Amino acid sequence: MKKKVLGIILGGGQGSRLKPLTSTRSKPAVPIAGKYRLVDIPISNCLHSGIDRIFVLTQFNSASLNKHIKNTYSFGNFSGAFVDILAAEQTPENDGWFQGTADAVRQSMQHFVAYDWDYALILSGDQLYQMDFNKMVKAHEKSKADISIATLPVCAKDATGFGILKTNENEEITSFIEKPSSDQLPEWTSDVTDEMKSQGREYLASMGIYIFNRELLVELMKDKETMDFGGEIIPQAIKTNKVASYQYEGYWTDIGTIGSFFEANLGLTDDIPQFDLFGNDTNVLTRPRFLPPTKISGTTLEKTLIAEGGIINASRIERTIIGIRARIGIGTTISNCYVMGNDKYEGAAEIEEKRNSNTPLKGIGDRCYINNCIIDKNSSIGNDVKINGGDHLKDTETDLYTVRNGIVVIKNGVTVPSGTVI
Ligand code: ADQ
Ligand code: ADP
Repeated sequence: MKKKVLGIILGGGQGSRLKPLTSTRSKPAVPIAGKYRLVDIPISNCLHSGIDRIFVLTQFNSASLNKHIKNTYSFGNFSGAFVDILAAEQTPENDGWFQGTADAVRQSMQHFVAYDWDYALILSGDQLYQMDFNKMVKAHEKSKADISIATLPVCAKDATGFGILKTNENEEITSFIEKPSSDQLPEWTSDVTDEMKSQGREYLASMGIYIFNRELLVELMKDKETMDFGGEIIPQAIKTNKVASYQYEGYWTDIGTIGSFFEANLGLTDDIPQFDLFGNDTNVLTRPRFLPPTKISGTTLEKTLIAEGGIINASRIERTIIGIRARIGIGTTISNCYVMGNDKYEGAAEIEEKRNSNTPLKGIGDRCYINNCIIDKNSSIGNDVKINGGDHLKDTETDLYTVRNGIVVIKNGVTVPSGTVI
């Protein structure tokens, strides 16, 4: 009999590490790669693996997330497939938000048990990777484990940000520590392949991708004290249950901070990116938008991805992602940026009115210079604006922008007056 898998995507806590991108929208709705949203990555991986019953757990439900899921993932009436959002809700037993990843699953358990499944596949919502979960499910069955965790060798610099584990010769996890300090690290090296060793990747990290057998998950979720998978459930479970490691060596990266989100996006502009947007069978699924082709004039383009619906008159764009409906004026130079684009075009009357009152139009004006920057959606950047992000800038927060790790993030919907220098 074919075993049944239920997909559960942890859509995000408060999303504080991705602020200001998550100030007005929930984390799964953050736009990525010019035309997708973060949640499209785990959902696409599930659907390509034949897992078509999926819950997205989120701390708060935004208009943009709802609209996106509703308009994107519709299946035939009789297919039984669905992608549903479960937001933290107040009930007589719970007075508020999910307290952690395990608490999010616990509070939603009543919705899960209503369905027929053998395994729960629990995924993070803020990672960029392409993985065939069928292979992991097969390995899980073969090992007869109660829980399987996808793992990846990482180097010492990254190891302190992850759950680190050790396995025996049967790939069974024998010890686990959530986010060890650097002085604890020497005890946590593992035997890895020569290739991994040569890259200094000697620590086996949990990718935060778990398969749980149904009965065990139901049982574990009865304990109301455990709030997190990495911090509590997994370290406890290895003492009492068989927990297997499913080692993965493909491309996988965290996109939960401004720095990692920025690097993962710009990495897509490489000659041969580690994440392949152009696969026939592994493409990222998203909402069909019926936008016009992008019109480009007078622009030299280097290593740039441009989504649909744009009107671009810049003089040069380099190592940049330009999102949907972007408008960029004459003489502007953009490098190392993620410009998210717009949700709507401005009409002729609106443009006329703005021109008469010297108000910047949506998009980026003329003769601007913009480097090392994320420009959130629906913002209006005037003419002759100079934004030069980099390590020389300290972390700051203003009404118009935030600086994190030298990256300037222009906030959603703001107007940056002509002549501004950042
Ligand atoms: P972290 O990613 O640091 O480590 P966590 O902050 O718990 O762990 O987030 C896991 C996922 O759950 C993220 O996608 C996050 O957005 C989401 N999430 C967090 N709180 C949530 C909530 N209250 N409701 C809904 N979703 C929520 C984890 C593991 C480590 C492992 C790394 C790999 O704990 O052991 O190494 O993932 O990235
Ligand atoms: P996000 O950037 O996450 O989409 P927004 O709050 O800007 O967040 O948009 C929420 C939703 O509302 C989006 O899906 C977008 O399509 C729609 N939307 C935003 N602005 C407008 C607008 N001016 N007119 C019509 N729809 C809009």
